[in-house]
Amino acid sequence: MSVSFDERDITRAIIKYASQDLIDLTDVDVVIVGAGPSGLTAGYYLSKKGFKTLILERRLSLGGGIGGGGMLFHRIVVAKNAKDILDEIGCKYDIYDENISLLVTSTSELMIKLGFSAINNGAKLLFGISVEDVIYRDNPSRITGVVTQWSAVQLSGLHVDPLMIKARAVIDATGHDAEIISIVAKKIKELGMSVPGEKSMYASKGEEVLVEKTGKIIDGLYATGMAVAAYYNLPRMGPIFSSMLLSGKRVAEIVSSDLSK
Ligand code: 48H
Repeated sequence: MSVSFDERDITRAIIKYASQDLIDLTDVDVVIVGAGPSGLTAGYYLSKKGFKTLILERRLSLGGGIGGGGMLFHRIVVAKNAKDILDEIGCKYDIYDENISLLVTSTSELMIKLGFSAINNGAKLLFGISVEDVIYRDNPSRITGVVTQWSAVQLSGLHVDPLMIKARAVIDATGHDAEIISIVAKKIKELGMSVPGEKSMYASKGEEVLVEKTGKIIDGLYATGMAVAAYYNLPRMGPIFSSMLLSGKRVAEIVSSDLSK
């Protein structure tokens, strides 16, 4: 079969559809910053509930810290309390020991199934975009969107002004550095916020309190995953990912309830 296109058609097709997508995504229900385990899980549940959900990821790949496994070994563990989430997304696992509450899964399977599930429900995931600031309104104080830049521009060191996206809720799923909360704490001084960072390892406690503390930071801004640990100085837990999945599910429930008021 002969083909009829030239290089100009390739360019036009990409720019036309990408521009349409980007214009549509300037106003969404929820922006999730970071496509790690907590962000992808939040994206899965929010899009499942029908919210217009955009996940922005600075890298050109998804999964965040899942890919690194435990010290690069390609297996990670998930406590049994997050078994339902693994079942729901069709992620296979082994039972480590009947008397110990740990399931063992593989890094590639978890990251791909989480990403697949979120996208399959309608979440949009864009790579190579970094969130460098938030949009806020005062009186009453509220986060109303994010300020974005191509990651490649950030890496280049060039001064290029950003573009903005409006959102009814922004979720910081940026991991250990809690980047979005840190930006808010640094720039909106009247909020009197600070980000102390996570505490040293105490896996079972870290798993539990992180899910409990997951939720709203200020109006319009929420936290999930290790960003919660950084904001509340909670213990880290190492390569066990149940609290990341449960935190993503919990933040989705909280955001969903707030947006439905
Ligand atoms: C766009 C950004 C930006 C930005 C960062 O690190 P992650 O995997 O985050 P979590 O919280 O979902 O999962 C944490 C887990 O992977 C982990 O590290 C654990 C459990 N550690 C325990 C321990 O003891 O060490 O993913 C965050 C994602 C990454 O893909 C970043 O590239 C991305 O967010 N990101 N994307 N704009 N400003 N900042």
